[in-house]
Amino acid sequence: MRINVGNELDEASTVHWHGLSLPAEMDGGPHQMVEPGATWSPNFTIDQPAATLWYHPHPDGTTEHQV
Ligand SMILES: [Cu+2]
Repeated sequence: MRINVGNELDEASTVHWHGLSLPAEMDGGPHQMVEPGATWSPNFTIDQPAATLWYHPHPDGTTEHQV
């Protein structure tokens, strides 16, 4: 799977996933920032049972505001 995460905010952001079993560098998190106007394209193979999965912004210090 490849997901294109485009940051259309006027500030840097990042996302991370919940429930996915995936390589750490594909998980996002507070130190993997996506600058305004940039796109981050994690790609990985999903190899787990069907589940409810979600993602949310996770920038250090502004997670609450962006969520
Ligand atoms: Cu989270």
